[in-house]
Amino acid sequence: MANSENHPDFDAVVIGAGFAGLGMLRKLREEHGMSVQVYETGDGVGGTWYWNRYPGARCDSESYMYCFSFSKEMLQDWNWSGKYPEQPEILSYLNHVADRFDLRRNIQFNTRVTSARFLEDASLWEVETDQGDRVTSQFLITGIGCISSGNVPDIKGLDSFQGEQYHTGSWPHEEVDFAGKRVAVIGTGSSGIQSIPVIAMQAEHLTVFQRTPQYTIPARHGTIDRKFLEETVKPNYDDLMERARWSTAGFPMDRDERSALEISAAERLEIYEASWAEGGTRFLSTSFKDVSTDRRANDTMAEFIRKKIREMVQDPETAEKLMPTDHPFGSKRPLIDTDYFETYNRENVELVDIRHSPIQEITPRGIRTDDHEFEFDMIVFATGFDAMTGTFFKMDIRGRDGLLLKEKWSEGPKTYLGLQTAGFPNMFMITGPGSPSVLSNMPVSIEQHIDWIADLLQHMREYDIKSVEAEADAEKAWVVHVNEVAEPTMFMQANSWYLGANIPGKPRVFMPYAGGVGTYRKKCNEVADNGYEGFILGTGRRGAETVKS
Ligand code: NA7
Repeated sequence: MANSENHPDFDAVVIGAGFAGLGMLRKLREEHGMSVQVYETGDGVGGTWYWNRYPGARCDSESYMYCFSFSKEMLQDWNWSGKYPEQPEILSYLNHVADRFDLRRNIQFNTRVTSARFLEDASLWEVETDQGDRVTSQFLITGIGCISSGNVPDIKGLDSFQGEQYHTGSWPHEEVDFAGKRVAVIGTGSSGIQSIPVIAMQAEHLTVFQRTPQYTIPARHGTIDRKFLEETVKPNYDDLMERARWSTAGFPMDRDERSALEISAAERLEIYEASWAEGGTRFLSTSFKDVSTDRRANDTMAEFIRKKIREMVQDPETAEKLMPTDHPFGSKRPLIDTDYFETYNRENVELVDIRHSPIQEITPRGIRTDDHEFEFDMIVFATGFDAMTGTFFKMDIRGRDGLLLKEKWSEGPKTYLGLQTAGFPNMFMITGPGSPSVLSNMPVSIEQHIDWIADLLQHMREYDIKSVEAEADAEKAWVVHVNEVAEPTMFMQANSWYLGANIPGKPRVFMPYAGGVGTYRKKCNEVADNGYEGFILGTGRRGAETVKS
């Protein structure tokens, strides 16, 4: 409980100890001298990278850019080993950050926040956990990740299966043994396409249940290019990070500013072949400017990938099943892989197209589709997450007048800048819905929010402002803007988790901000420069005068 009215236990309670929570804790404690309490469900730091331990799990951002930029020393000291960072190494990195900045002393592990209630009279948050904690803080900051609430589909007979079953997003800490087993993987999103080739190499037999065929680009993963790291990256880190901050997706890479349609087919093919050979995120990040907005431009790239799939997959019938034709390239989360399509050339791998023969039920021995019954020793659910809002809804978060966040967002998330939601004063979301978040290299977006929030908190201290809350009108306008920006893009032409389409009954609303990291940063900076335009800055007392700086 609060020590006394308006004297909370902490300046800020932060939920989550992944990139966002760790960075926020360090910033507020080290640079602003604030008292911070972090609550974390896991028994260690890492967030997404603590839970997603499935075989083949790694990040699609190149490792040299998948890190914090606040410490120049750490940028120089830390050495990634792979071109893309693998889960164990990202976890080591985040543990290193926690140790290096002595962060653990303010983190309570094995603790889930169950509720957070805004106490209007005191202008404080009261936070409760499953461990019996009940504390107050002036600020509540969520660092809960965007894709942390695992989605196991509600398939008939789910609990009847007698073999082993796992979800990629809550993978056991102990090694899972696939040897000699008949394994099913349901789902071909990022987690599926990363784990399928690895499981195929170990299992006796692997059956993949695919609902939507995917475009995926070879990652060309390998050990990191040391020369590139030492000669190009490390001496230029400041520039690279600054370019990333003002880029479209949080990478220091330039898009081709031409239209895919303004050059000859031969020249286009040459460019696609070169980026395919280079592989990875660059294939999309450096592509023509209109691939994400013009279906005809997009088709040139999509057709190029389909041709590659036909070349890689030996069995024409399997190749046809793997062919993505119902959505544009990049409309669902872009994927990069290692030997994904080639895996279907293995004798122990089979592909089941459940769009044409849907899963009817899970049986004690396996899976029954419309036209076949399969037997398995293990089922792996790579079926994704209740993204962006699911984790918020697991907590009982109540703002003014007891307003429940889940109710306020029942028709889709409503935020101002993805940072705050009206009716919930002094609550901030790091990479909340309505910000670029999942459409970007996450550490870049996370750090931008951390810095912006910390600046606002500092401003409040200087002017003795006790509460800050998004104005309802500013929020309305931002929601309209987020939709307007998404409307002309390819994102609206697929059933994706960006739109909540993977969760039955979830409102179909495009949740992240598609205007780009740099444009978004500029907007946030302008809001701050204009005296936090669109926010109500107040003394914290109901009906009291608001303060404008
Ligand atoms: P995703 O990308 O949401 O992929 C989930 C996959 O599971 C996808 O292929 C889905 O098909 C499939 N799925 C979901 N529900 C079902 C049901 N009910 N039946 C059959 N198949 C289903 O999750 P990931 O874990 O792979 O990746 C999440 C993010 O983590 C990723 O985008 C990166 O940002 C990192 P669908 O395509 O919906 O038809």
